[in-house]
Amino acid sequence: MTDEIKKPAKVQHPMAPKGKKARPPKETSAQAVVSFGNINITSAQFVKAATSLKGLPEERLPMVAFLGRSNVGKSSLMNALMGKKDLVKVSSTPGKTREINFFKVNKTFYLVDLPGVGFAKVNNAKRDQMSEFIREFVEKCKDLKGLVYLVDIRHGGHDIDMETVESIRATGCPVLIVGSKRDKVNQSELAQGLRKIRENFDLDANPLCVSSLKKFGLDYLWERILEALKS
Ligand SMILES: Nc1nc2c(ncn2[C@@H]2O[C@H](COP(=O)(O)OP(=O)(O)OP(=O)(O)O)[C@@H](O)[C@H]2O)c(=O)[nH]1
Ligand SMILES: [Mg+2]
Repeated sequence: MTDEIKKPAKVQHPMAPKGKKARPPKETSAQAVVSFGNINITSAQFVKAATSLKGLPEERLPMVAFLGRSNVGKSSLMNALMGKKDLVKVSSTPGKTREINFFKVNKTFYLVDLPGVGFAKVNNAKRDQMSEFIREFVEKCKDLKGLVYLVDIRHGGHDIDMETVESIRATGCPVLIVGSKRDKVNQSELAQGLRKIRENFDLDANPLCVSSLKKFGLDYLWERILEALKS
């Protein structure tokens, strides 16, 4: 791992480091508008699930994707960000998300739920196929404006997290590292987790840490996502 590879391609970017059949669209009702800082979520709908680049949504819109190990809380975070309980499928069984799932928000952009990194219970062939697809998606999807990479704050990052982030940075896609499950740690564990993540991912500052359960850190994360979508 050279220093050159570790550095994100676009350091100035706002996000730089300082399965199954498609379900029918599920839309928010007018009463369900939720606000986070500068954004009001007026609509959020599942658009489609893709298992290859050919399966991307026809309507081209900017997108931000969520990645991280299985069970780290990607789908829960997306639900929390969209003010939803169950728009994105969540499960305590790792490996719940198997396809790339696209959710259209405010009819203007997509939030994208990616399958968990390094999930061991699917057979190796399937896993390799999926990680190949994720790599291809990150490399080739021109509308992908950034990637939120979740790391459990209690662990601070495993080898596979650092390897995955390194390979994403090498594609030039901006990555924002975010600690998840903030509610599971006390203050000293939080400080320790933040330090570990900062060191493991070569960050200039402590990462943002969120809790989907307690709705912590969501305003600030939305701010970063909106900045990325505008770039
Ligand atoms: N305490 C707590 N639990 C959480 C939080 N976020 C997610 N969880 C729990 O963690 C488990 C996994 O959450 P998911 O959102 O399905 O995780 P995922 O990363 O999408 O998992 P895969 O789809 O398997 O890759 C579920 O039991 C969630 O309820 C959080 O902020 N706090
Ligand atoms: Mg998931």
